[in-house]
Amino acid sequence: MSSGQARAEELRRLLNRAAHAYYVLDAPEMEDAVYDRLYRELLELETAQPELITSDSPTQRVGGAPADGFQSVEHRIGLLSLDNAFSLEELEAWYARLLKVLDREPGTPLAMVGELKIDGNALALSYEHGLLVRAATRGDGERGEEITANVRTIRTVPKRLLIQHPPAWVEVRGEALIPDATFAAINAEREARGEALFANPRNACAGTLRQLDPRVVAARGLDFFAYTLHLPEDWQPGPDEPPRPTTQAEALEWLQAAGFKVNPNRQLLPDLAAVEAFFSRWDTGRRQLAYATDGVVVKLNDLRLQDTAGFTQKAPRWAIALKYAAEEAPSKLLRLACQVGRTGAVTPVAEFEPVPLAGTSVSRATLHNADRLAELDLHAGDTIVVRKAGEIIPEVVRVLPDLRPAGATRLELPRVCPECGSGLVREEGEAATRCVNSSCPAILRGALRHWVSKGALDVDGLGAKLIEQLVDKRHVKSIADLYGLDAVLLASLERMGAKSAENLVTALAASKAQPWHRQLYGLGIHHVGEVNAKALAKAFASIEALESAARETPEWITGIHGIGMEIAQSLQQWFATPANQQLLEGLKKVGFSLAASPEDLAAADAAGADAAPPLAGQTFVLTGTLPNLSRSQAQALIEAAGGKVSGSVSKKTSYVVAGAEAGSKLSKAEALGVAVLDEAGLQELLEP
Ligand code: 0OX
Repeated sequence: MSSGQARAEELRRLLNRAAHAYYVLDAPEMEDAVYDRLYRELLELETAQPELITSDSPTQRVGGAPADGFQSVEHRIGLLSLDNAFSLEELEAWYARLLKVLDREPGTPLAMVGELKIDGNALALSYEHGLLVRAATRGDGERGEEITANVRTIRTVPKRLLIQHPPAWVEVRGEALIPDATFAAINAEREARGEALFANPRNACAGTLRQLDPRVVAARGLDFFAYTLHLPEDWQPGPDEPPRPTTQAEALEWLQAAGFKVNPNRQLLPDLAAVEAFFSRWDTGRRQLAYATDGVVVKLNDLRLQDTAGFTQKAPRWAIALKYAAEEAPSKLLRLACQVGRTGAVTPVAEFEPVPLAGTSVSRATLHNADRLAELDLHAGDTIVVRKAGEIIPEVVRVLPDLRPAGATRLELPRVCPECGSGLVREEGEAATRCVNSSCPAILRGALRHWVSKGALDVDGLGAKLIEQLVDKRHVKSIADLYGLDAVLLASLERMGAKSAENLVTALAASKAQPWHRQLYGLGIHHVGEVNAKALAKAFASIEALESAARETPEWITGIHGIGMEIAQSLQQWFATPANQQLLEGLKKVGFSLAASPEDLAAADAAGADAAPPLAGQTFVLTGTLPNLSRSQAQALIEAAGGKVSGSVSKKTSYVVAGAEAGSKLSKAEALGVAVLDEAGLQELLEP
């Protein structure tokens, strides 16, 4: 068997199983983006090697099989599917093909209508003499399930058309949906009752439409947007009635006049440039909508031209769905890498074949820690599902074990530090596995990056690449060594000129005058972020004062508002470590005071003791597992900075802090438009 043949077979098996789970069992087991991508891979394989096409290939049919429980009905007019374009190039190719079928010159502008692509469930509604007589799911496009009783409960589906002299029959197509906030409420209720949660609003909507009891449907708050109208060919409206539509824009007006809800965010688009502008405008605009959309649908406006353009095997040539960049996609794992941070914490990182996600190409994603790695049960060569939503750092959400190569080895964290070879340690109750060798080059690089960062000593011109060279070439073995670097040596390094070397020496010298709280924060003591460093620096005027309190009177430390035992212990441990004592000595030798200067004291006085803490008045909700902080640690940090932590999300919530496996609180936050942060985002807030 050729490798193409084997892959095609594997893809067919997976896609068919996913479609069965989705359509027949009502229990989706694959994300849509994953399905789409695998489907396209199969389509590409089959296009390149048509001999691979088999009759059971999912590319050879439209939609899914009707399920049991509802009557199967034949649609009066088949429901078409839509071709997708995943880039502007694909949109342009579609338009070029369209012009060709219509026998127009390349580049001819044609009027189109742009609609939002609602991510719901397509329905076919049949009206006879103005009355709703039947509603059906899309099914396989030719036959669907008859769900009239359920659809009658949707308030935005008219049971009688608002047309005085309606035609003998009217067929309407549109999208049923559950708004995000309703979805969040449904899932919250299901969670409280211990029932399985719906994966997303569309699945919740599909599940609801197939409820056998219409009373359940009525309680679920479904909505409906109409977008396609079919009328008998010979029908003409009576006087004072809207004219028979000749364009898609008029068809939408007609539907609205007949009592349907038509999505208001539609637009007449005179040419392809207008289509592209419409698409990008809604890429951001859609986040403010109360319901999910996954692209825009572009339709040729003139209904007669639509007729001329006709259909391919399963979709109209006159319409295309231009999809927004997926936030989740599968990829093939290439390597398990490990990153050692400045605290020595080892983070497993998946490196995989690049995939486009939320508008960027992604090839690395965090696996958080050893527990998460074990939970995912990652094996060499696995196909993984990666997520990146907007600003959120990419992460591996799951593995597709069905695609695992035979005999693949299970992946684990190494036992020794990949940077220095010393044994890794995991303390009880800690999520992180750490390298505890204080001279590990990775820890040193991290410590240096932190020392020169904005909130700490804020040294310009000392980026990660330069730090790497300085550590690798052993010019710098501790933070203090930075202050012995001369311009000649710096200028000899890669990508450094004489001028930037001199500037850096000046910037380093100037950094010695940074205030005491910045110096303290720069030391990178576990749990001493900017907020805590400020509080500690205010209470203890020098490193000596802080050290003696940490060793002898920790109650003086815990007595500071917002500073708890965890921080006191962390300080105690830090001072007890010989390498840290050497660091302090070294810093003093090069001229750091590690104490409040008279200006610091004056500034602290001027700021006043009653200045509001940074998170005062803000409410946080924590959900999921954060990579480094436990829930109580996160709560302590928020409270230390004057914020409040609450257990449930409401409109008043300022931020939801979400980690791995975040549940309904995250969906509710998204539904209510509450800002969502990851752990790094929280740390940033804590460090103004
Ligand atoms: C939507 C949507 C879906 C139907 C067959 C040809 C064009 N999900 O919002 N489909 C269509 O139109 C297709 N329009 C829409 N707005």
